[in-house]
Amino acid sequence: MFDSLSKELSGLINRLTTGTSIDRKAVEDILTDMKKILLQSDVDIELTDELIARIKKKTLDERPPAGMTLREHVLKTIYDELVVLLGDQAVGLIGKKRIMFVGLFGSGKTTTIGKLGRYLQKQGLKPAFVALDYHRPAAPQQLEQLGKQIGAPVHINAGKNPYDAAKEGLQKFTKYDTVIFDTAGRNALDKELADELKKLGEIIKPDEVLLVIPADLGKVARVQAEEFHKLVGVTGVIVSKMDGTAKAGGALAATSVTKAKVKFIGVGEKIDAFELYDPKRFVSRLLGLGDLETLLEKAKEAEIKPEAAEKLLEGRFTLQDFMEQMEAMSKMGGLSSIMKMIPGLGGKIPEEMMETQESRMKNFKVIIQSMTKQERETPSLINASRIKRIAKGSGRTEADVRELLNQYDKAKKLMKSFGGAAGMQRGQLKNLAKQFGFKF
Ligand SMILES: Nc1nc2c(ncn2[C@@H]2O[C@H](COP(=O)(O)OP(=O)(O)O)[C@@H](O)[C@H]2O)c(=O)[nH]1
Ligand SMILES: [Mg+2]
Repeated sequence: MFDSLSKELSGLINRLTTGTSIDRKAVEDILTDMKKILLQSDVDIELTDELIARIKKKTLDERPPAGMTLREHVLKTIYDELVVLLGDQAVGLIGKKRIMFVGLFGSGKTTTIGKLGRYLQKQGLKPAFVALDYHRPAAPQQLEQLGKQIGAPVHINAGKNPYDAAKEGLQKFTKYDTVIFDTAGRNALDKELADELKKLGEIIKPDEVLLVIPADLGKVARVQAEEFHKLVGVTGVIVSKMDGTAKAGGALAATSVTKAKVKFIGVGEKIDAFELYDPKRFVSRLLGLGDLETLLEKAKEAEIKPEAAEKLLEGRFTLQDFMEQMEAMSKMGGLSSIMKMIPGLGGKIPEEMMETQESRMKNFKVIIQSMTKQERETPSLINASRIKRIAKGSGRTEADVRELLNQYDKAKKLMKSFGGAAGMQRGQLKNLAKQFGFKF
């Protein structure tokens, strides 16, 4: 996610936190590089200049607060200022009954509605969807599919009339907690789209109008957010496709200066690739400080116990845990998104490795299910004859079973080695994180 930006910024932070000594010159160099990184990520030049100037003033012209070294002071200032750049935390969606989605073609509206529906369900709410996009022929079916996938009802108007669809949807779904309306997009915010959205707004009287903006717009996102806001009174923005672009930082910074705040981000095509946008957490992840809070929250959503997440972090696990964790991981959005939330791990594992890993997991599960309880708890017991039996029982080859054992060993070693390396830094990071107001 936001890979290049995160990699570069966490590299910078590494330089700051691990360099032997740090003086004025080192801070200046780091800030020069930081400016380059932000510009590459399409953050507006004016915003970038102001940000760098503020950090310089605070770190080079003012003394660090008592008890803080220059290093810590610089890190904290960078963190604070990035949080300001990337926006305030928005209020969530509590109690919103009617949500209208708006945005241009292909921005990710329909996909995001599916994600939001799932998100609401996880909070114990019952969402329903109404298709208002009759402009693109397959659009209602796309929404219908998503509804099926998460078990939410979808209303489609037989006459393909968006206004009728909106009225019918309102009548039909009075018993649902939240009704989400999927409007049509266009290539640009032209008069036709403007008229349609206005008219729909009058019928629906939404509590919330969410604008979906793809992250690859970069700083142009600002103009789009302002235009939509003027027209339909956007109450929140969702920045989609954060996973696929180097411009994500630019898009977030650009929207943060508009009236409409970013409420959620979309980080992939899958239905769970969706997060509440919290600039503090986001920045700590960008800087490679890890995001234990989000990790534990996701673990809660996926119904795995915090102890299990801790075990995973520390590399203590049996094959039974391995299997449960594989299942939980896929619920939490896959191995790669989890790795990025662990302090000191962000970006250290190649993406291809993650992908093969994820596809193998399914196979592994079947194999583990053919093992005895004892074997799962103490994998070292598994000798050649047991391998034979397990292979037979699971309908896989012996080579498959060996591969699983191999992978398990590797994963364990990998986590341990990272645990050690990151562990040394972890104490330091925890201290700093505490100063930033994180709870552990
Ligand atoms: N990688 C990625 N793709 C996304 C994301 N959100 C949407 N998409 C893709 O963007 C394309 C357009 O999405 P769609 O929901 O149909 O856009 P709409 O025209 O605004 O309704 C689809 O191929 C989606 O799978 C995201 O967060 N990440
Ligand atoms: Mg759509």
